[in-house]
Amino acid sequence: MSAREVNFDGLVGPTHTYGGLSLGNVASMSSEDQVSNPRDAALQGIGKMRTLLRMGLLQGVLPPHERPFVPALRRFGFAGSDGEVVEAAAKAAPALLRNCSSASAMWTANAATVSPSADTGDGRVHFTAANLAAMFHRSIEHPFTSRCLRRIFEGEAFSHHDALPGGGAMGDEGAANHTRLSASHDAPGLELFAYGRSAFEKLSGLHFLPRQAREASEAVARMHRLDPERTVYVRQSQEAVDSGAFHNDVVGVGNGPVLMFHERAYEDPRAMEDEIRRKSEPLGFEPVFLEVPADRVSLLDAIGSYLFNSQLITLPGGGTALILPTEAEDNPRTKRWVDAQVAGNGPITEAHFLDVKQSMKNGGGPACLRLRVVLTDAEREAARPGVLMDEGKLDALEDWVRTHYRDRLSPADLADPKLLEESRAALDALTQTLGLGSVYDFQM
Ligand code: SUG
Repeated sequence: MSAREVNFDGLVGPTHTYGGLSLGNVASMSSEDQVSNPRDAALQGIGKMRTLLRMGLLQGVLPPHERPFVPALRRFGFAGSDGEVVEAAAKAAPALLRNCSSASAMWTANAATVSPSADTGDGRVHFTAANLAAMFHRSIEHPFTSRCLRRIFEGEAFSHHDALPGGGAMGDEGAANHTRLSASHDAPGLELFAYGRSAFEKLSGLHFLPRQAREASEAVARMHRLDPERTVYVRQSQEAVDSGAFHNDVVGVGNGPVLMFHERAYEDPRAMEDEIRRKSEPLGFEPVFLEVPADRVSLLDAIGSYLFNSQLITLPGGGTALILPTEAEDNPRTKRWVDAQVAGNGPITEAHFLDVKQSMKNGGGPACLRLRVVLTDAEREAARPGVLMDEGKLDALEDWVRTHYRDRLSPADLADPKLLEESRAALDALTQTLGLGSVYDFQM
């Protein structure tokens, strides 16, 4: 049984804006109110998919969510036609409209946690949509995420779980705080869950609050029927969270046997390494720890450049590539570190710097933009084929973006009811291209 990793990238939606919505996400906070370019954002994302496809990787897409999300605005008491709802919300509750218009579902690393069939007790691929409870604008994503995942991965081979209840601090941020270590993608793996706190801990006086609750990670592992002997929980360091590591994938990334992380990413990295070593032994692989020392790359440099928010990928012909944002090339310290890795005898054999600046300005690097789903050949054949990309489909998506997307958008423009119409026209056309059928609320 051969299994391969498919990266499902989120297509950037037509309402991509800089809303300054995410406290604790330094890039989002500092881009607030700037003018965005949804067209460039979407094209940059498609460009990244093309690069990976050409490297021989399997590439999928997940569609944008319907935004502004009128059903949510109605729940807050706005009434009338859909256009009237948007206009009334823009006048009476502009911040609410901003939140209900965010294209944040593009960061599909936060869509769900996925466990491949080689890891689960019942041999099915398990998906749990993330509740994203820590940020209002993201907490409204999971119902549609669940609907989409169920539509794409339908049948006996797949098991879907609704997002966890999300009151208080019971946050679950999905795959951004989860990674899998294994000998290869088709071998059974060790699943590593990073969390920032207990949901029931009384935290105060912190600069930024962690988003992921340990209880949420444990629940996901339980629902996915993971073997506790092949599961590791690790606490993020509060220093990293306070510096802007709102998700662990800002300071760590894993693939195959390799775990690359910043020296200050975790509260107790030595205990984590010991546990991973002990638990990987029966699985027949030796973990490779690539710890980046703070005296070579500071936490601030790591978070500012998104060095760790890169995709670490197994190349079909052998070797491991790092797909980084150009910001990590522009920073001399991170660039030097990457160059040294490629030149040395370590696991990283290639590095590619890609322009995803539109997403980066909201705190989303290459790794945020993709959800990794390891699928056997049979599971891949059972998935809806329209969402699996080839060059022709990427061309069609580019044409679609050029037809439907604006090249300038400020948060104030969200009040324009024409934007709602444009977005719906775009998404309606997209469901046909991707063969998804009617999936959006406005189509039902
Ligand atoms: O949840 N930014 C996202 C970025 C998510 C990045 N994902 C990973 N690290 N996996 C967030 O903070 C900003 C939206 C705005 O400000 O308009 C935003 O939602």
